[in-house]
Formats: sequence, C-alpha cells, structure tokens
Amino acid sequence: MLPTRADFPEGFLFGAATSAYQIEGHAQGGAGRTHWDDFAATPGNVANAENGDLACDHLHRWQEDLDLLAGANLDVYRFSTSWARVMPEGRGPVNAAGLDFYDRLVDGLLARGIRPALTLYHWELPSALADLGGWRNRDIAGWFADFAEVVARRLGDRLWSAAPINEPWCVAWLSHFLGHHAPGLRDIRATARAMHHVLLAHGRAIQALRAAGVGNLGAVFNFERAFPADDSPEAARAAATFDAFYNRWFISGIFRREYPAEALAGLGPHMPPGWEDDFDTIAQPLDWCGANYYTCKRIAPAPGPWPALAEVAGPLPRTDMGWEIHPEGLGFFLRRMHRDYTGDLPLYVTENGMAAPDRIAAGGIRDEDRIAYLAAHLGEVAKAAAEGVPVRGYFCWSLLDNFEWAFGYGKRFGLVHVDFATLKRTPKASYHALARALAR
Ligand code: IFM
Repeated sequence: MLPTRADFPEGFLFGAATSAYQIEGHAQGGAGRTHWDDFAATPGNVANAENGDLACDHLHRWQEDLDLLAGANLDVYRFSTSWARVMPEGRGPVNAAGLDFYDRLVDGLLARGIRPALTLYHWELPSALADLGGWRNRDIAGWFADFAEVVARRLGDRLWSAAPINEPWCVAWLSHFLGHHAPGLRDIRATARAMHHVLLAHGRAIQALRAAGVGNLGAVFNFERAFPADDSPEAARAAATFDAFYNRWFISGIFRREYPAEALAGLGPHMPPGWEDDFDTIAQPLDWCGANYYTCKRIAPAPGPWPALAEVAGPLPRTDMGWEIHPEGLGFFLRRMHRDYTGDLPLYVTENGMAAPDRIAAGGIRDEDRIAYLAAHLGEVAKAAAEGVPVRGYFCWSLLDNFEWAFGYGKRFGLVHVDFATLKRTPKASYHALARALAR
C-alpha cells in the first residue's frame, strides 16, 4: 500500500519526472543532432542499436501524456528542454518550432492545474558543441548560460521551478570516465574538466535565470549509498573515495565552495587551470536542492591506478537494472544533505523509481514490485520529514516507459506502459495506486 497525502506534511508535493531525449522523438520537429544520436549510432553502445529518434513520440502525444499526469492526481511535472531542439547548433539561431513546443507544454500543464518544474539539460548535448570539446571546454559555461537565457525569456514567467543540470555525476563521470554514456570517453583529464565545468555551467545558468526573473531555482544531484565491501580499512577507504567523487563532489562544490580531498587526490593533477577561483560563480545561492536516488553500492579496493576500486555484488533484492533495493539510503541522503550542506533549504526527491519487466496481461499490468518499491521509499521520506528534515516533495521516475540510455527500450521505469511498436499508453497498477493515494 502506498502512503497517502495524509502521511506527509501539509503542502507536500507529488510529481513525476521525464526527460526530453528519453520521450520526445528527437529526429522530429527541427531539433539539431546531439551527442546521444552519435553515441547511439556507434555500434555496441546502446542495446539493440536503439536510439531516441521516435522514443514515445511525446512531441506529438504530449496532450495525452499531460492528461495521464492529471489522471494520477499529481501536483507537479518535472520535464526537460532539449538544448538542440531549442538551438540546433547549440549556439546562435533558435528553432522556433522547438521553443513553441515547450511553450505549449507549459501552458498545457497550467491548464491542468499542474506546476511546471523545468530542467534545462538532461544530457543531449548538441553535436556541434561536442565537436568543440563539449564539457571539456570551459566555454561551455557561457554557451549554456546563453541557452538558459533563451529558455527563460520564453517560459520563465510560468515556471514553478527551474534547475540547470540533471545529475552532474552522469554528465561528467559516467560519460567521461566510465564511458557508459555519450560522449563515451574513458579519460581522466576529460573527466576532471567535465567535473568542474558542469558546475561552472550550473552557476552561470543560475545567474542567467535569475537575471531573467525566474525564481525557485535549484540543483539536482544523484546519490548512491556506498558501503565498504568488507570490514577492512582498505574497503573503508575505497568506499570513501567512491562517496567523494560520486556523492560529495558536486553538492560540496555548490554549498561548501570546495571539492572533497579524497576525490582531488586523483583528479587534482588533471583539473583545468584556475579552478580554485571559480567558486564565486559555482556557489550561487539556491532556493531548493534535489536528490535522485535509486540504489546502493558495495565498494572493494582493486589493483591499478586511482581510484583503485571496484563494485561488488551485494545481498539485497534487485530491480531489473540489477540495482539493489535499499530504501534506507534515501533517508540517509536526505538527512546528510540537510545536516552537512543545505541547512534549512527545502529538499525534493527529484527522482526515484524502479525498472521492472512489465507485461500487459488480462488483469492489466501487475507491477506490485514497483508499488512496494515506491511505498518503501516514500516511507523513508515521510520518516525524514517527521524528524524535521525539510523535504517538501517527491517525484517518481518516470511517467512513461522510455529510452533508458545505453539500455535502450528494454528497461521499463514507467507508471505508464508504452508499447514501442504502437506507442499505445497503458497505465500500470502502480499508476492507479498512486492516483488513489493522491486523491483529494
Ligand atoms: O533514466 C534515468 C534518468 O535519465 C536519470 N536518472 C536515472 C534514470 C534511471 O536510470
């Protein structure tokens, strides 16, 4: 059973999240090419050689999708704008049809009584900017601020909230160190530069949004609880290193104007010149802070150069992504954010959810495992709120089954099932459970 509104403080908001490239259908509507198109076109990068060309065709089916949000009794919708849909080359000319689309989307939300929560960048970097070095190039901070200003001028008067960048760890580490996401690099110098420039771009975008009169500005980080794989001091050190470059680097840069020593131990020699002087820009005041949370990791020491660690299997039940289910980790991070970084700032769980191999059957889509996952994590949020952690809202990932990046369309996170052959939407049992729990 899902908790209901009565289990949360007055005014607590419930939402669902999506992102542009994962649902829109990026080959349509005059959008420019992105590094995800290039990554997906390279053999071996994405399961079944899938891509975001059509995705859920949200570009044409957005009204039906907004009706689904309203039908679930949700208060707020976290969506993203594609940089290349708005500015196909990343700089210069604007694609009017792209901005018009987001304009209609925002009006469509407001018409349904749903608050629009904007993320400016959820990973689809215009290829023209990737050609210039993408996140490795310090100039990206200025290019991104210009994009932020264009969007702010058009949508800013009607947004409930805005955040510049979804999950900076994925933008920087997952994409430049692990090579799992576009641009698929495995290069520590590129990583160090991206780790810093993503925060510089965040700071410049916050300045641009605020100058354009947009309020309720925040930042969204992803966190994974890092457990040492055993009781040895070596495992403890490895887990602390993982925690530093994954969980603490970005929030610490913004809220403490410093990077964790355990991460600088490896990245320090590869940082861009003058990085220490950028914290005035990076540490712009914010109005809220968001946590995306899914799982925990077990970290063991490993031979080789820094960070000299490896992830090993843990004992908990797993989702279809192979991710251990550890709801207590969400409570851990909400408490840690409040205590160590954000103080009284409102916190939001900006993403949480699970992939499951959902199938349509005679009795509908019986995703009881997802209902249990959401219930357990919402329970942790309610507990933290009752302790006085200022958590003010929760967004489920995701409204729709969608393009799960390198996993293609095989991993289903949606409250609503999408048949990718017909694009038919079918609400799952979790959708109906949420709608009941949130009914007023
Ligand atoms: O699908 C992603 C999303 O784009 C960012 N956060 C995690 C989700 C699940 O992997």
